Amino acid sequence: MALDATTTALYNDIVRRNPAEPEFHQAVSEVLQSIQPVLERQPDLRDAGLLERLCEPERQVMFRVVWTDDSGRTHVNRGFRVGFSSALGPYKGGLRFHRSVNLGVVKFLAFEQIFKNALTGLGIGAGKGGSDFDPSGRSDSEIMRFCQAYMTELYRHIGPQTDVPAGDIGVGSREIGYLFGQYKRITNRFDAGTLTGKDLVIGGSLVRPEATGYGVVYFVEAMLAERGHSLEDKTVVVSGAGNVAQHAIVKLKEMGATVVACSDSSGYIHDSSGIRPDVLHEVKQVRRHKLDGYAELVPTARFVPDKAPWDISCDVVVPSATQNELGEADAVVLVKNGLIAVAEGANMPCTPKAIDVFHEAGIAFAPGKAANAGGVATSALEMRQNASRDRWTFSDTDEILADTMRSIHNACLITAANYEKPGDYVAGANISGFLAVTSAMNALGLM
Ligand code: NDP
Ligand code: 2IT
Repeated sequence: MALDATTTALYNDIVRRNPAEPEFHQAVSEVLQSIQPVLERQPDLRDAGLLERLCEPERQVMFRVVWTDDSGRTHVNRGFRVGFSSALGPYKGGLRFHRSVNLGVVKFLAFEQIFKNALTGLGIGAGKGGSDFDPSGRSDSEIMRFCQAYMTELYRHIGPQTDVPAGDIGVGSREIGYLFGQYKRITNRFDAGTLTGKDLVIGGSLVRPEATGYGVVYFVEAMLAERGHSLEDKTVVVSGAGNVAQHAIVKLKEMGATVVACSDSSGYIHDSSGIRPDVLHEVKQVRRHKLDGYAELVPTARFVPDKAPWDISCDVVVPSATQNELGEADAVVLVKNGLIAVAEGANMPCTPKAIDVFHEAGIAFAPGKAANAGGVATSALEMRQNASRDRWTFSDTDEILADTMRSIHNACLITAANYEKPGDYVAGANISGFLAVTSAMNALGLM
């Protein structure tokens, strides 16, 4: 949808004031387009600089991280933490360790998190952070030293009521453990609710490791049911082979689908008899290898180097690696091959033009801020358990996760229909999140 003149001026100003941050511009542009019908109906939502405030982070921290590798060489990396919005609760969102991380990437992720976290209804604000540190090939002790150096600065900006980081690309429970250990040592407090995604033995929650992947699949289930389909006997292509992808594959299989491909930064594996989650776990999690290692263990699997898996015929795709990994040409091929649904496990993996192709072809398309919200929702459940010093069972927690995903699904559809965009999950997610966060901003007064 085209922007009206006032919103165009606002967007141009955001681009001017945040130069060289294309991912941030992309995320803002999509939300501004989606909320046009809301602004037409409620012009007062432009008052008091509400939109300008919504698009300007409350706080941005950048810092030097110095660490030594196993041979004694010194490395200098850059650390980031952006607190974008605390209108609905403490800043909440993951940390990403990847060489591509820069301020614009962190801002796009933190901006997306505003709407995602609002959709969960669990009283969490939005933040994101990370570093351009590249963890690939690093030893366990190098990872630990890096995490300790990173937390030595970050600790002063976070806390259970202030900002609660978790994992993202390159940050799993091992890294969260080292980060929490350093936080605990510096602050002299076992404040478990300062970080989520912790291992169970230091106050983590059951289901948090599985939550994003399982949550996406619960969302797909609801989306397919809406169209009279189920996951039974569906063919699925997943991208990525990390936390989100691995657990999505487990749940998809459990629901009767066959996942025929997944990928990592080295290429993809294809096996029409279905990817085996146990082997994937062994290769990626235990051995920390690339996917050619999978094909060495499973003779029916074919490893295709340096390519994404979008040319494989399937009913459903779950892109779960990184931003802008699925473009317009990929979308055209997928549609031609009989695709019926897409759910974004990653944040913003489909380009705007790919999303247009899906919408024009009538494909059910779920944006990441709705479909992958199960991870942060379960982080909020971990915060609850930490605050009450309680521990919930797997099945109780999983049930809350499944309910949360169904209610996000329904909220998207109801909101989309209210604004004459039936079946448009992008409009539904952006508008629902926008209405929730702006109501809170108005209640809090000008800040
Ligand atoms: P992981 O680090 O566990 O896995 C990331 C996977 O994506 C790896 O297989 C990695 O390949 C691949 N990958 C990463 N960057 C690239 C790239 N530039 N090109 C190709 N492949 C790439 O991260 P997660 O599974 O946690 O995160 C995946 C996505 O899901 C991200 O977009 C993240 O923001 C999003 N997300 C994560 C949540 C969570 O709870 N963890 C919650 C919600 C969203 P390799 O193994 O070769 O490095
Ligand atoms: O993108 C995301 O929602 C995450 N990386 C998870 C954030 C969290 O705080 O659990």
